[in-house]
Amino acid sequence: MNERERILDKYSARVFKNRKDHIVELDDSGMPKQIAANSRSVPGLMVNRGCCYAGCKGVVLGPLHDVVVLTHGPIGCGYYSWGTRRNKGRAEDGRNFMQYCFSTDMQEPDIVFGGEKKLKQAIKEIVEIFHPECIMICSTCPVGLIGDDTSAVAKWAEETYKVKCVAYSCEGYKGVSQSAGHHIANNGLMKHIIGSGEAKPDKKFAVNILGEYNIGGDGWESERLLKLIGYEVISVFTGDGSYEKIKNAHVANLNLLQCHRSISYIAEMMKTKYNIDWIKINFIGIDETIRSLREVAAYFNDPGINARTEEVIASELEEIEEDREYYREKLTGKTAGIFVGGSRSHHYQNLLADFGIKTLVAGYEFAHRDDYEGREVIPDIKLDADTKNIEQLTVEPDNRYYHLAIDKEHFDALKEKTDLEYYAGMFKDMGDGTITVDDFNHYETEKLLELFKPDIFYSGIKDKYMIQKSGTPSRQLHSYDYSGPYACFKGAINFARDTYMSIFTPAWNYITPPWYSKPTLEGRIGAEAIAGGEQNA
Ligand code: CFM
Repeated sequence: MNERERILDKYSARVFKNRKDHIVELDDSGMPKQIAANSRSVPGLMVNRGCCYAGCKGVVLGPLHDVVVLTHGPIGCGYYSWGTRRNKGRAEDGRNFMQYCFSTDMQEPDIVFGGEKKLKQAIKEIVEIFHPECIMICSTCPVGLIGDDTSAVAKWAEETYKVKCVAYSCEGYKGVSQSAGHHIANNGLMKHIIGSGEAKPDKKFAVNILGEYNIGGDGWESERLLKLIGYEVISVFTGDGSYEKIKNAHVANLNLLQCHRSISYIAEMMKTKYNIDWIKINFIGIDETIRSLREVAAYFNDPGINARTEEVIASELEEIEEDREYYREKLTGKTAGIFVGGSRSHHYQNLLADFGIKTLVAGYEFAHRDDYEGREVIPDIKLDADTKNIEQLTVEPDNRYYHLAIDKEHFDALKEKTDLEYYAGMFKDMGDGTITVDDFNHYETEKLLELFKPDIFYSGIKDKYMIQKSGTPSRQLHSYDYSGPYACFKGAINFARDTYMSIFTPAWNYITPPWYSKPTLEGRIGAEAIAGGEQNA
Protein backbone atom coordinates (compact mmCIF):
# COMPACT_ATOMS: atom_id res chain seq x y z
CA MET A 1 0.00 0.00 0.00
CA ASN A 2 1.47 3.38 -0.90
CA GLU A 3 0.96 6.55 1.17
CA ARG A 4 -2.07 7.67 -0.78
CA GLU A 5 -3.80 4.33 -0.28
CA ARG A 6 -2.94 4.35 3.40
CA ILE A 7 -4.61 7.74 3.84
CA LEU A 8 -7.74 6.54 2.07
CA ASP A 9 -7.79 3.14 3.74
CA LYS A 10 -9.79 4.20 6.80
CA TYR A 11 -12.67 5.59 4.82
CA SER A 12 -15.96 3.81 4.35
CA ALA A 13 -16.84 2.93 0.76
CA ARG A 14 -18.99 6.02 0.39
CA VAL A 15 -16.37 8.46 1.67
CA PHE A 16 -13.60 6.66 -0.20
CA LYS A 17 -15.50 7.12 -3.44
CA ASN A 18 -15.59 10.87 -2.88
CA ARG A 19 -12.11 11.44 -1.49
CA LYS A 20 -10.06 9.21 -3.78
CA ASP A 21 -10.05 11.74 -6.60
CA HIS A 22 -9.04 14.60 -4.29
CA ILE A 23 -5.80 12.91 -3.27
CA VAL A 24 -3.15 12.34 -5.91
CA GLU A 25 0.39 11.09 -5.89
CA LEU A 26 2.66 12.94 -8.26
CA ASP A 27 5.46 11.23 -10.06
CA ASP A 28 7.76 12.83 -12.57
CA SER A 29 6.19 11.13 -15.53
CA GLY A 30 2.76 11.71 -16.93
CA MET A 31 2.23 15.23 -15.60
CA PRO A 32 -0.14 16.90 -15.29
CA LYS A 33 -2.44 14.58 -13.37
CA GLN A 34 -6.07 15.34 -12.86
CA ILE A 35 -7.45 16.17 -9.43
CA ALA A 36 -11.03 16.63 -8.23
CA ALA A 37 -11.43 20.15 -6.89
CA ASN A 38 -13.97 22.89 -6.17
CA SER A 39 -16.69 20.45 -5.22
CA ARG A 40 -18.75 19.97 -2.07
CA SER A 41 -17.02 18.73 1.06
CA VAL A 42 -18.20 15.51 2.65
CA PRO A 43 -20.58 16.40 5.50
CA GLY A 44 -19.07 15.48 8.83
CA LEU A 45 -15.43 15.71 7.77
CA MET A 46 -13.64 18.56 9.54
CA VAL A 47 -12.35 20.64 6.67
CA ASN A 48 -10.62 24.02 6.78
CA ARG A 49 -12.79 25.85 4.27
CA GLY A 50 -14.71 29.05 4.83
CA CYS A 51 -17.97 30.21 3.29
CA CYS A 52 -18.94 32.41 0.35
CA TYR A 53 -19.45 35.45 2.60
CA ALA A 54 -15.94 34.93 4.00
CA GLY A 55 -14.46 35.01 0.50
CA CYS A 56 -16.36 38.11 -0.54
CA LYS A 57 -16.41 40.23 2.59
CA GLY A 58 -13.41 38.91 4.45
CA VAL A 59 -10.96 38.28 1.63
CA VAL A 60 -11.58 40.56 -1.33
CA LEU A 61 -13.57 43.55 -0.03
CA GLY A 62 -12.41 43.68 3.59
CA PRO A 63 -8.96 45.22 2.93
CA LEU A 64 -10.35 48.32 1.17
CA HIS A 65 -9.68 50.77 3.94
CA ASP A 66 -11.85 53.68 2.81
CA VAL A 67 -14.91 51.51 2.21
CA VAL A 68 -17.48 50.75 4.89
CA VAL A 69 -18.23 47.07 4.42
CA LEU A 70 -21.60 46.44 6.05
CA THR A 71 -22.59 42.90 6.97
CA HIS A 72 -26.32 42.48 6.55
CA GLY A 73 -27.32 39.64 8.82
CA PRO A 74 -27.34 38.41 12.40
CA ILE A 75 -24.32 39.60 14.36
CA GLY A 76 -22.28 36.37 14.32
CA CYS A 77 -20.98 36.68 10.75
CA GLY A 78 -19.92 40.29 11.24
CA TYR A 79 -18.38 39.56 14.61
CA TYR A 80 -16.35 36.54 13.50
CA SER A 81 -15.05 38.30 10.42
CA TRP A 82 -14.02 41.35 12.44
CA GLY A 83 -10.29 41.86 12.17
CA THR A 84 -9.57 38.16 11.78
CA ARG A 85 -7.50 38.45 8.60
CA ARG A 86 -4.18 40.21 8.90
CA ASN A 87 -4.52 42.59 5.96
CA LYS A 88 -2.81 45.75 7.06
CA GLY A 89 -3.91 49.23 6.02
CA ARG A 90 -2.26 52.59 6.41
CA ALA A 91 -4.98 54.95 5.24
CA GLU A 92 -2.85 58.02 4.78
CA ASP A 93 -5.97 59.73 3.48
CA GLY A 94 -7.41 59.52 6.99
CA ARG A 95 -10.22 57.15 6.09
CA ASN A 96 -9.69 53.83 7.71
CA PHE A 97 -12.83 51.89 8.51
CA MET A 98 -11.09 48.54 8.63
CA GLN A 99 -10.94 48.32 12.39
CA TYR A 100 -14.70 48.66 12.73
CA CYS A 101 -17.31 45.93 12.55
CA PHE A 102 -20.42 47.17 10.74
CA SER A 103 -23.46 44.92 10.93
CA THR A 104 -27.24 45.28 10.81
CA ASP A 105 -27.46 42.80 13.70
CA MET A 106 -30.69 41.25 12.43
CA GLN A 107 -33.04 39.91 15.06
CA GLU A 108 -35.96 37.52 14.85
CA PRO A 109 -38.54 40.16 13.80
CA ASP A 110 -36.23 41.23 10.93
CA ILE A 111 -36.02 37.64 9.74
CA VAL A 112 -39.79 37.26 9.94
CA PHE A 113 -40.85 40.64 8.52
CA GLY A 114 -37.81 41.47 6.35
CA GLY A 115 -34.58 43.31 7.05
CA GLU A 116 -34.58 46.09 4.43
CA LYS A 117 -35.83 48.73 6.87
CA LYS A 118 -33.02 47.95 9.26
CA LEU A 119 -30.50 47.97 6.42
CA LYS A 120 -31.61 51.45 5.38
CA GLN A 121 -31.36 52.63 8.97
CA ALA A 122 -27.81 51.23 9.22
CA ILE A 123 -26.77 53.02 6.03
CA LYS A 124 -28.26 56.27 7.33
CA GLU A 125 -26.23 55.97 10.53
CA ILE A 126 -23.05 55.09 8.60
CA VAL A 127 -23.42 58.14 6.36
CA GLU A 128 -24.11 60.46 9.29
CA ILE A 129 -21.34 59.20 11.52
CA PHE A 130 -18.54 58.12 9.15
CA HIS A 131 -19.18 60.03 5.89
CA PRO A 132 -17.66 57.34 3.62
CA GLU A 133 -17.62 57.73 -0.14
CA CYS A 134 -18.34 54.07 -0.67
CA ILE A 135 -20.45 51.50 1.20
CA MET A 136 -20.55 47.81 0.32
CA ILE A 137 -23.33 45.59 1.62
CA CYS A 138 -22.51 41.92 2.12
CA SER A 139 -25.40 39.54 2.62
CA THR A 140 -25.28 36.54 4.94
CA CYS A 141 -27.32 33.33 4.64
CA PRO A 142 -30.66 34.42 6.14
CA VAL A 143 -30.82 37.48 3.90
CA GLY A 144 -30.88 35.27 0.81
CA LEU A 145 -33.40 32.94 2.41
CA ILE A 146 -35.91 35.68 3.26
CA GLY A 147 -35.26 37.54 0.00
CA ASP A 148 -34.29 41.07 1.08
CA ASP A 149 -33.63 43.14 -2.04
CA THR A 150 -30.25 44.56 -1.07
CA SER A 151 -29.54 45.87 -4.59
CA ALA A 152 -32.66 48.03 -4.41
CA VAL A 153 -31.51 49.35 -1.03
CA ALA A 154 -28.07 50.13 -2.51
CA LYS A 155 -29.73 52.06 -5.32
CA TRP A 156 -31.86 53.93 -2.78
CA ALA A 157 -28.72 54.79 -0.77
CA GLU A 158 -26.95 56.14 -3.87
CA GLU A 159 -29.89 58.37 -4.74
CA THR A 160 -30.57 59.50 -1.20
CA TYR A 161 -27.04 60.09 0.08
CA LYS A 162 -24.97 60.50 -3.12
CA VAL A 163 -22.52 57.81 -2.01
CA LYS A 164 -21.34 54.82 -4.00
CA CYS A 165 -23.20 51.80 -2.67
CA VAL A 166 -22.84 48.26 -3.96
CA ALA A 167 -24.71 45.18 -2.74
CA TYR A 168 -23.13 41.74 -2.91
CA SER A 169 -25.36 38.67 -2.72
CA CYS A 170 -22.63 36.61 -1.13
CA GLU A 171 -24.76 34.49 1.18
CA GLY A 172 -22.57 31.93 2.91
CA TYR A 173 -24.32 28.95 1.38
CA LYS A 174 -23.52 29.91 -2.22
CA GLY A 175 -20.92 27.81 -4.00
CA VAL A 176 -18.87 25.27 -2.07
CA SER A 177 -16.33 27.48 -0.32
CA GLN A 178 -15.01 31.04 -0.06
CA SER A 179 -13.98 30.72 -3.69
CA ALA A 180 -17.54 31.57 -4.75
CA GLY A 181 -17.31 34.75 -2.69
CA HIS A 182 -14.14 35.79 -4.52
CA HIS A 183 -16.00 35.49 -7.80
CA ILE A 184 -19.01 37.48 -6.57
CA ALA A 185 -16.73 40.22 -5.21
CA ASN A 186 -14.82 40.33 -8.52
CA ASN A 187 -18.08 40.73 -10.43
CA GLY A 188 -19.27 43.57 -8.20
CA LEU A 189 -15.98 45.45 -8.39
CA MET A 190 -15.93 45.09 -12.15
CA LYS A 191 -19.53 46.16 -12.63
CA HIS A 192 -19.63 49.10 -10.26
CA ILE A 193 -16.18 50.37 -9.29
CA ILE A 194 -13.36 49.71 -11.78
CA GLY A 195 -13.45 52.35 -14.50
CA SER A 196 -15.73 54.68 -12.57
CA GLY A 197 -12.85 57.09 -11.80
CA GLU A 198 -12.01 60.01 -14.06
CA ALA A 199 -8.29 59.33 -14.64
CA LYS A 200 -7.05 58.85 -18.22
CA PRO A 201 -4.63 56.12 -19.31
CA ASP A 202 -1.60 58.31 -20.07
CA LYS A 203 1.07 56.83 -17.83
CA LYS A 204 3.89 54.78 -19.21
CA PHE A 205 4.92 52.28 -16.54
CA ALA A 206 1.63 52.00 -14.71
CA VAL A 207 0.64 48.72 -13.09
CA ASN A 208 -2.00 47.29 -10.76
CA ILE A 209 -1.17 44.52 -8.34
CA LEU A 210 -4.00 42.00 -8.24
CA GLY A 211 -4.45 39.36 -5.55
CA GLU A 212 -2.08 40.95 -3.07
CA TYR A 213 -3.82 41.36 0.29
CA ASN A 214 -0.98 42.82 2.29
CA ILE A 215 -0.88 40.04 4.85
CA GLY A 216 1.87 40.95 7.31
CA GLY A 217 2.85 43.85 5.05
CA ASP A 218 3.66 41.79 1.92
CA GLY A 219 1.97 44.31 -0.36
CA TRP A 220 4.02 47.18 1.01
CA GLU A 221 7.23 45.27 0.36
CA SER A 222 6.22 44.42 -3.23
CA GLU A 223 5.15 48.00 -3.86
CA ARG A 224 8.41 49.32 -2.46
CA LEU A 225 10.43 47.30 -4.97
CA LEU A 226 8.23 48.20 -7.91
CA LYS A 227 8.46 51.89 -7.10
CA LEU A 228 12.23 51.65 -6.67
CA ILE A 229 12.44 50.32 -10.21
CA GLY A 230 10.29 53.11 -11.57
CA TYR A 231 6.78 51.72 -11.89
CA GLU A 232 3.72 53.63 -10.87
CA VAL A 233 1.41 51.41 -8.82
CA ILE A 234 -2.05 52.66 -9.69
CA SER A 235 -3.92 50.38 -7.32
CA VAL A 236 -3.63 47.21 -5.29
CA PHE A 237 -6.45 44.67 -5.15
CA THR A 238 -7.04 44.88 -2.36
CA GLY A 239 -4.37 44.90 0.35
CA ASP A 240 -4.19 48.42 1.76
CA GLY A 241 -6.32 49.25 -1.26
CA SER A 242 -8.96 51.90 -1.53
CA TYR A 243 -12.07 52.79 -3.47
CA GLU A 244 -10.28 56.01 -4.33
CA LYS A 245 -7.58 54.11 -6.20
CA ILE A 246 -9.29 51.03 -7.62
CA LYS A 247 -11.90 53.10 -9.41
CA ASN A 248 -8.99 54.27 -11.60
CA ALA A 249 -7.47 50.82 -12.07
CA HIS A 250 -8.42 50.99 -15.75
CA VAL A 251 -5.57 53.42 -16.51
CA ALA A 252 -2.84 50.86 -15.79
CA ASN A 253 -0.94 49.22 -18.62
CA LEU A 254 -0.33 45.88 -16.98
CA ASN A 255 -1.95 43.84 -14.21
CA LEU A 256 0.42 41.87 -12.02
CA LEU A 257 -1.43 38.83 -10.73
CA GLN A 258 -0.17 37.42 -7.44
CA CYS A 259 -3.09 35.26 -6.25
CA HIS A 260 -4.55 33.55 -9.28
CA ARG A 261 -7.44 31.92 -7.44
CA SER A 262 -9.11 34.91 -5.86
CA ILE A 263 -8.90 37.49 -8.60
CA SER A 264 -8.11 36.07 -12.03
CA TYR A 265 -11.72 36.93 -12.97
CA ILE A 266 -10.92 40.65 -12.78
CA ALA A 267 -7.66 40.15 -14.67
CA GLU A 268 -9.52 38.44 -17.52
CA MET A 269 -12.37 40.96 -17.59
CA MET A 270 -10.00 43.94 -17.57
CA LYS A 271 -8.23 42.42 -20.56
CA THR A 272 -11.50 42.22 -22.48
CA LYS A 273 -12.79 45.59 -21.38
CA TYR A 274 -9.65 47.75 -21.40
CA ASN A 275 -7.11 45.56 -23.19
CA ILE A 276 -4.89 45.52 -20.12
CA ASP A 277 -2.66 42.45 -20.22
CA TRP A 278 -1.96 40.45 -17.10
CA ILE A 279 1.07 38.52 -16.06
CA LYS A 280 1.30 35.87 -13.36
CA ILE A 281 3.96 37.08 -11.01
CA ASN A 282 4.99 35.69 -7.64
CA PHE A 283 6.75 37.85 -5.08
CA ILE A 284 7.06 34.96 -2.63
CA GLY A 285 10.52 33.41 -2.95
CA ILE A 286 13.84 34.93 -3.96
CA ASP A 287 14.17 33.25 -7.35
CA GLU A 288 10.49 33.82 -8.07
CA THR A 289 10.77 37.52 -7.22
CA ILE A 290 13.70 37.85 -9.59
CA ARG A 291 11.82 35.99 -12.33
CA SER A 292 8.75 38.15 -11.79
CA LEU A 293 10.62 41.47 -11.85
CA ARG A 294 12.42 40.47 -15.04
CA GLU A 295 9.20 39.38 -16.74
CA VAL A 296 7.49 42.64 -15.89
CA ALA A 297 10.51 44.54 -17.23
CA ALA A 298 10.45 42.42 -20.39
CA TYR A 299 6.84 43.44 -20.89
CA PHE A 300 7.65 47.15 -20.95
CA ASN A 301 10.90 46.55 -22.81
CA ASP A 302 12.44 49.85 -21.78
CA PRO A 303 16.22 50.21 -21.37
CA GLY A 304 15.86 52.37 -18.25
CA ILE A 305 13.43 49.94 -16.57
CA ASN A 306 15.61 46.97 -17.53
CA ALA A 307 18.71 48.55 -16.01
CA ARG A 308 16.89 49.63 -12.83
CA THR A 309 15.44 46.14 -12.46
CA GLU A 310 18.90 44.58 -12.47
CA GLU A 311 20.25 47.24 -10.11
CA VAL A 312 17.45 46.69 -7.61
CA ILE A 313 17.81 42.91 -7.79
CA ALA A 314 21.57 43.16 -7.24
CA SER A 315 21.32 45.54 -4.30
CA GLU A 316 18.50 43.59 -2.60
CA LEU A 317 20.45 40.35 -3.03
CA GLU A 318 23.56 41.91 -1.61
CA GLU A 319 21.69 43.07 1.46
CA ILE A 320 20.34 39.62 2.28
CA GLU A 321 23.31 37.54 1.13
CA GLU A 322 24.79 36.78 4.55
CA ASP A 323 21.46 35.82 6.15
CA ARG A 324 20.48 33.86 3.10
CA GLU A 325 23.60 31.71 3.34
CA TYR A 326 23.20 31.26 7.08
CA TYR A 327 19.62 30.01 6.87
CA ARG A 328 20.25 27.95 3.77
CA GLU A 329 22.95 26.08 5.58
CA LYS A 330 20.72 25.47 8.61
CA LEU A 331 17.60 24.50 6.68
CA THR A 332 18.87 22.51 3.71
CA GLY A 333 17.58 18.95 3.79
CA LYS A 334 14.53 19.73 5.92
CA THR A 335 11.10 18.69 4.71
CA ALA A 336 7.75 20.42 4.79
CA GLY A 337 4.01 19.98 4.41
CA ILE A 338 2.08 22.98 3.21
CA PHE A 339 -1.69 23.50 3.16
CA VAL A 340 -3.25 26.90 2.60
CA GLY A 341 -6.27 28.27 0.75
CA GLY A 342 -5.94 28.57 -2.99
CA SER A 343 -2.54 29.91 -4.00
CA ARG A 344 0.05 30.03 -1.24
CA SER A 345 0.74 26.31 -1.15
CA HIS A 346 2.38 26.75 -4.53
CA HIS A 347 4.05 30.11 -3.92
CA TYR A 348 5.67 29.02 -0.69
CA GLN A 349 7.12 25.87 -2.21
CA ASN A 350 9.30 28.19 -4.27
CA LEU A 351 10.42 30.04 -1.16
CA LEU A 352 11.10 26.79 0.69
CA ALA A 353 13.21 25.59 -2.23
CA ASP A 354 15.32 28.78 -1.95
CA PHE A 355 16.45 27.49 1.44
CA GLY A 356 16.85 23.85 0.46
CA ILE A 357 13.58 22.66 2.05
CA LYS A 358 11.69 20.00 0.12
CA THR A 359 7.90 19.99 0.14
CA LEU A 360 6.63 16.43 0.55
CA VAL A 361 2.90 17.07 0.76
CA ALA A 362 0.85 20.06 -0.27
CA GLY A 363 -2.72 20.98 -0.91
CA TYR A 364 -5.39 23.60 -1.03
CA GLU A 365 -8.64 24.24 0.76
CA PHE A 366 -10.64 25.51 -2.19
CA ALA A 367 -8.50 25.85 -5.31
CA HIS A 368 -9.85 24.88 -8.72
CA ARG A 369 -8.28 22.40 -11.12
CA ASP A 370 -6.40 25.13 -12.99
CA ASP A 371 -4.59 26.13 -9.78
CA TYR A 372 -3.25 22.58 -9.60
CA GLU A 373 -2.94 21.58 -13.22
CA GLY A 374 -2.45 24.89 -15.06
CA ARG A 375 -4.79 27.12 -17.03
CA GLU A 376 -4.67 24.82 -20.04
CA VAL A 377 -7.31 22.62 -18.35
CA ILE A 378 -9.88 25.41 -18.01
CA PRO A 379 -11.80 24.42 -21.18
CA ASP A 380 -12.15 20.88 -19.78
CA ILE A 381 -13.56 21.89 -16.41
CA LYS A 382 -17.22 20.96 -16.19
CA LEU A 383 -19.33 23.60 -14.49
CA ASP A 384 -21.52 21.96 -11.87
CA ALA A 385 -24.73 23.33 -10.36
CA ASP A 386 -22.86 25.05 -7.52
CA THR A 387 -20.67 26.97 -9.95
CA LYS A 388 -23.53 27.80 -12.27
CA ASN A 389 -25.18 29.51 -9.31
CA ILE A 390 -22.54 32.23 -9.49
CA GLU A 391 -23.00 34.86 -12.16
CA GLN A 392 -20.59 34.40 -15.09
CA LEU A 393 -20.22 38.06 -15.95
CA THR A 394 -19.40 38.98 -19.52
CA VAL A 395 -17.96 42.38 -20.35
CA GLU A 396 -17.57 44.30 -23.58
CA PRO A 397 -14.69 46.50 -24.74
CA ASP A 398 -15.00 50.01 -23.34
CA ASN A 399 -14.09 52.42 -26.13
CA ARG A 400 -13.30 55.28 -23.77
CA TYR A 401 -10.48 53.47 -22.07
CA TYR A 402 -9.52 50.58 -24.36
CA HIS A 403 -5.82 51.09 -24.97
CA LEU A 404 -2.82 49.35 -26.37
CA ALA A 405 0.27 49.06 -24.17
CA ILE A 406 2.37 46.82 -26.45
CA ASP A 407 2.03 45.69 -30.04
CA LYS A 408 0.94 42.23 -31.10
CA GLU A 409 4.37 41.10 -32.18
CA HIS A 410 5.90 41.88 -28.81
CA PHE A 411 2.91 40.27 -27.06
CA ASP A 412 3.30 37.03 -29.02
CA ALA A 413 7.02 36.92 -28.39
CA LEU A 414 6.48 37.43 -24.66
CA LYS A 415 3.75 34.84 -24.46
CA GLU A 416 6.26 32.27 -25.66
CA LYS A 417 8.70 32.84 -22.85
CA THR A 418 6.89 34.45 -19.90
CA ASP A 419 3.78 33.84 -17.81
CA LEU A 420 1.79 36.37 -19.80
CA GLU A 421 -1.86 35.48 -19.44
CA TYR A 422 -0.86 32.07 -18.11
CA TYR A 423 -0.59 30.26 -14.81
CA ALA A 424 1.15 26.91 -14.80
CA GLY A 425 -0.40 25.64 -11.54
CA MET A 426 1.21 23.83 -8.65
CA PHE A 427 1.68 20.30 -9.99
CA LYS A 428 4.47 21.09 -12.42
CA ASP A 429 6.69 22.17 -9.53
CA MET A 430 6.03 18.95 -7.61
CA GLY A 431 6.35 15.31 -8.67
CA ASP A 432 8.85 12.82 -7.29
CA GLY A 433 6.41 10.87 -5.06
CA THR A 434 4.91 13.93 -3.43
CA ILE A 435 1.25 13.94 -2.46
CA THR A 436 -1.35 16.61 -3.14
CA VAL A 437 -4.61 16.73 -1.23
CA ASP A 438 -7.55 18.91 -2.21
CA ASP A 439 -9.94 20.13 0.52
CA PHE A 440 -7.90 18.39 3.20
CA ASN A 441 -9.47 17.54 6.55
CA HIS A 442 -8.23 16.96 10.07
CA TYR A 443 -8.04 13.21 9.76
CA GLU A 444 -6.01 13.43 6.58
CA THR A 445 -3.72 16.02 8.16
CA GLU A 446 -3.01 13.69 11.07
CA LYS A 447 -2.38 10.85 8.68
CA LEU A 448 -0.03 12.93 6.51
CA LEU A 449 1.98 13.90 9.57
CA GLU A 450 2.22 10.31 10.62
CA LEU A 451 3.23 8.99 7.20
CA PHE A 452 5.56 11.74 6.00
CA LYS A 453 6.86 13.16 9.28
CA PRO A 454 7.77 16.53 7.77
CA ASP A 455 10.08 18.76 9.82
CA ILE A 456 7.56 21.58 9.61
CA PHE A 457 3.93 21.89 8.55
CA TYR A 458 2.56 25.20 7.29
CA SER A 459 -1.15 25.68 7.64
CA GLY A 460 -3.68 27.80 9.52
CA ILE A 461 -5.20 28.42 12.92
CA LYS A 462 -7.81 25.69 12.58
CA ASP A 463 -5.24 22.92 12.62
CA LYS A 464 -2.12 24.59 14.02
CA TYR A 465 -2.40 23.24 17.55
CA MET A 466 -3.44 19.78 16.50
CA ILE A 467 -0.27 19.70 14.40
CA GLN A 468 1.90 20.96 17.23
CA LYS A 469 0.46 18.38 19.61
CA SER A 470 1.82 15.77 17.24
CA GLY A 471 5.30 17.13 17.85
CA THR A 472 5.55 18.89 14.49
CA PRO A 473 6.25 22.63 14.36
CA SER A 474 3.50 24.51 12.59
CA ARG A 475 3.55 28.00 11.15
CA GLN A 476 0.44 29.75 9.96
CA LEU A 477 0.67 30.88 6.39
CA HIS A 478 -2.58 32.81 6.48
CA SER A 479 -1.59 35.21 9.25
CA TYR A 480 2.16 34.47 9.43
CA ASP A 481 1.67 34.05 13.20
CA TYR A 482 1.86 37.84 13.54
CA SER A 483 5.22 38.03 11.76
CA GLY A 484 6.04 39.12 8.21
CA PRO A 485 6.37 40.52 5.67
CA TYR A 486 7.43 37.36 3.84
CA ALA A 487 7.38 38.81 0.32
CA CYS A 488 10.37 39.62 -1.90
CA PHE A 489 13.97 39.54 -0.74
CA LYS A 490 13.85 40.85 2.81
CA GLY A 491 10.61 38.99 3.41
CA ALA A 492 12.29 35.73 2.42
CA ILE A 493 14.78 36.22 5.24
CA ASN A 494 11.97 36.90 7.74
CA PHE A 495 10.36 33.66 6.62
CA ALA A 496 13.60 31.68 6.90
CA ARG A 497 14.23 33.10 10.37
CA ASP A 498 10.74 32.15 11.58
CA THR A 499 11.06 28.69 10.05
CA TYR A 500 14.47 28.19 11.62
CA MET A 501 13.21 29.26 15.04
CA SER A 502 10.22 26.94 14.78
CA ILE A 503 12.17 23.87 13.79
CA PHE A 504 15.08 24.31 16.16
CA THR A 505 13.27 25.28 19.32
CA PRO A 506 14.05 22.61 21.97
CA ALA A 507 10.35 22.47 22.94
CA TRP A 508 9.78 19.63 20.48
CA ASN A 509 11.99 17.32 22.53
CA TYR A 510 9.31 17.29 25.22
CA ILE A 511 6.52 16.00 22.99
CA THR A 512 5.89 12.42 21.93
CA PRO A 513 3.55 12.09 18.96
CA PRO A 514 0.53 9.95 19.82
CA TRP A 515 1.35 7.26 17.27
CA TYR A 516 4.63 6.49 19.07
CA SER A 517 3.02 5.74 22.43
CA LYS A 518 -0.48 4.38 21.92
CA PRO A 519 -2.43 2.57 19.26
CA THR A 520 -4.54 4.87 17.16
CA LEU A 521 -8.28 4.41 17.23
CA GLU A 522 -9.61 1.61 15.10
CA GLY A 523 -12.76 1.97 13.03
CA ARG A 524 -13.99 3.44 9.82
CA ILE A 525 -14.57 7.07 9.02
CA GLY A 526 -17.87 8.16 7.56
CA ALA A 527 -20.14 5.27 8.57
CA GLU A 528 -22.73 4.09 6.12
CA ALA A 529 -26.13 5.70 6.49
CA ILE A 530 -28.34 4.02 9.06
CA ALA A 531 -31.83 2.85 8.26
CA GLY A 532 -34.14 5.73 7.52
CA GLY A 533 -31.38 8.24 7.01
CA GLU A 534 -30.76 7.15 3.46
CA GLN A 535 -33.88 8.81 2.06
CA ASN A 536 -32.71 12.16 3.27
CA ALA A 537 -29.17 11.79 2.02
FE1 CFM B 1 -5.44 34.10 -2.47
FE2 CFM B 1 -5.03 34.93 -0.14
FE3 CFM B 1 -4.74 32.40 -0.86
FE4 CFM B 1 -7.20 33.46 -0.76
FE5 CFM B 1 -7.46 33.04 1.90
FE6 CFM B 1 -5.30 34.53 2.53
FE7 CFM B 1 -5.04 31.99 1.76
MO1 CFM B 1 -6.08 32.63 4.09
S1 CFM B 1 -6.77 35.41 -1.30
S2 CFM B 1 -6.33 32.12 -2.19
S3 CFM B 1 -9.04 33.17 0.43
S4 CFM B 1 -3.55 34.05 -1.35
S5 CFM B 1 -7.23 34.51 3.44
S6 CFM B 1 -4.42 36.23 1.51
S7 CFM B 1 -4.00 33.08 3.27
S8 CFM B 1 -6.83 31.12 2.52
S9 CFM B 1 -3.86 30.82 0.23
